[in-house]
Amino acid sequence: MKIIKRPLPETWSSLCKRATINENSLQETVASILKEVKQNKDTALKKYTQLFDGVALDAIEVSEEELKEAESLVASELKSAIQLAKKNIETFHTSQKETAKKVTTTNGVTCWRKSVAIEKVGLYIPGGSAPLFSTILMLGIPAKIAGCKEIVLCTPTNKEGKINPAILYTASLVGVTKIFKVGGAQAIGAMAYGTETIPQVYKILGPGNQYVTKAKELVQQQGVAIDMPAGPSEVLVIADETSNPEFVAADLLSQAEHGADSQAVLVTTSNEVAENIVTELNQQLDKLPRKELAKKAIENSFAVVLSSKEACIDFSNSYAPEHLIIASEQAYKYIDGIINAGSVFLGNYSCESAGDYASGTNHTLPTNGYAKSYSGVSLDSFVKKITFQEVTQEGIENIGEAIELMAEAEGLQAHKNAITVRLKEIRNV
Ligand code: HSO
Ligand code: ZN
Repeated sequence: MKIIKRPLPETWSSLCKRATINENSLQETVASILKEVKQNKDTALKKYTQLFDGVALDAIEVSEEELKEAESLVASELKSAIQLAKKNIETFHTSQKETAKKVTTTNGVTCWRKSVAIEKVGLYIPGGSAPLFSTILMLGIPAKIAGCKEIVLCTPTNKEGKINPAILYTASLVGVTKIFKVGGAQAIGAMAYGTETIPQVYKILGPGNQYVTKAKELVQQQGVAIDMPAGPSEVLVIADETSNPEFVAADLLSQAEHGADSQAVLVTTSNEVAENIVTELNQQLDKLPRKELAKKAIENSFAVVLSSKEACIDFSNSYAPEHLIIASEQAYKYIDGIINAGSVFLGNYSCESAGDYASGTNHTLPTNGYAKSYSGVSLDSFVKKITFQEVTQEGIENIGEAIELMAEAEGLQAHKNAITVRLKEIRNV
């Protein structure tokens, strides 16, 4: 990992830029897959599954027997671990419930806002080298707490047409209503438009490769909501003399092993801290089973040494990391300075893995600098907030004339009349 000492502030924005993917023909390819799924529905899904995944699907939906078999294949220790994580994620997300609060803005005028579940949501779980069943907890649990009626899940199968048992077990545990063996852009199209087998949903959430991400972007333009724009996963660690180099190196690598395009950034005020952590990182890296991926990610990553704690926080805010770890015994001192981050881990024992799996916070978070303006997935991601108002006779008397004047000034006579007819009735004229 390269160490950049005291970079000038004018170089920060280029350091904070994420690698851009070469879009080339991505847009066209994905648009044509979506178009075909819209037209030919299940037939198109089977065609693309054969073409891209090399699997001839008989049935698109996972059967009860497959779910039962999966349940028997997951070790009981893993089931208990998943249940422990589920409990913490449930506790934290249940605490995000809001009760409608009625507010009197003027006598006779009452307003309130109520959270109502999105009826149908679609969850996407990528295939690839790591079966991310933990992401099902992160998406399925808040969907269930919110009260979504239809929660469908799409995930690609392996070459034998099978889905990892832990994915199936977790999906049934959290109450996913239907599971489909479809991946890629075609899965996003299926959930956006509906097919003979896959129900149409109103919002699609979950990570995926560049085809999935592009498909989500395109269906969003057609009116289907999505969670957030997605990019490769990333972590930024601010470490000081009170950090533990072994811990910090492990945290940087836990991010790096996600994929060659992941990024791990170390920020510190001390050359010595940076050097110790990089030495430790190189030792740990060599022993990792996914070292080839992690090595590539580390080549894309860097450490920066800055002049002060304030500069470290400023740099982190410019980078706007998906995950921010403050590896310091004084982590609390940094909190007020944090403006842009997806999820923050405070102190030497709060590792990203805790939040990835089981502390209770959500791991579906904004990447690629989107933490400047987006939040991670939460209970809010599965509800709409509907506003209500009740205006009584007294209320119309109190605000009616102001509305009449404003409507008149906007040249909207019918708007004004809606008030005038009521005021006349009230005044008996
Ligand atoms: N760090 C990933 C989530 C994950 N890690 C799942 C392990 N499994 C994105 O926040
Ligand atoms: Zn992770």
